[in-house]
Amino acid sequence: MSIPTQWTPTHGDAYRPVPYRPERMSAAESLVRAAELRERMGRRRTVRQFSPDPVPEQVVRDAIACAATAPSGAHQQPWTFVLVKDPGVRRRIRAAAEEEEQLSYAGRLGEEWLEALRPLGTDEVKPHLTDAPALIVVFQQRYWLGEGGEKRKHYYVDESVGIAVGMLLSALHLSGLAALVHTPSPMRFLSEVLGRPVNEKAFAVIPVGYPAPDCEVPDLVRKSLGQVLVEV
Ligand code: IYR
Repeated sequence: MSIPTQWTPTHGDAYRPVPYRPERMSAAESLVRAAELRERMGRRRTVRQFSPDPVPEQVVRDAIACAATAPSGAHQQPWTFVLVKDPGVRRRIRAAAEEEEQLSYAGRLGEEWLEALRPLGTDEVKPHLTDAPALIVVFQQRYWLGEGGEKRKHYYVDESVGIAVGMLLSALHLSGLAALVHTPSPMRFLSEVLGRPVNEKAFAVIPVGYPAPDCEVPDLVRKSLGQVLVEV
């Protein structure tokens, strides 16, 4: 059987199962891998101060390819990842994001939200948008848009793209890169700056790079397993 290299829409196709027989990992090996992964993932931190050092671009592309293996509603894969390397485009994104954030921090967020953010030390100044050598702007495809303008509904778009972004953050971290999920609000300017089609809506801006030598992070404590896991 030849393996197609390009996805094409499968809408309305018949169910055509193929065998899936991954080799089973021994319980002993699973335990070792799971403990290792838990430890490595526990060392991930959201970074807001980036070194301008370039990152190996293929690492970022591979991480995006990992993200694009995410499960999605009806396997519609409703995501687009825009990798912004051009410093001029990053400057435009920063200027537009900071304009919105100034309004947000000056009161649009409201007192309760600002209090929730206080321990994180965030503000309206977003140097990471220009300091980090790469930005990944993730778009949700709210619906499918054919070349002739036909539209089809996409299902569970928020869930699907959220899962893909989680996988992207894991892949970047496990590949040695730092990242930040930035959600400027409103985000419509991203579609304009990046020339995205009408069926796409910006979901997050993810600066990627290495932490600056003087990088600091808030002294956060994560919930313990006992606080997040209920076994019945
Ligand atoms: N979008 C703003 C505010 C902000 C909101 C949340 I929720 C955060 O976890 C962090 C920041 C900003 O990027 O500063």
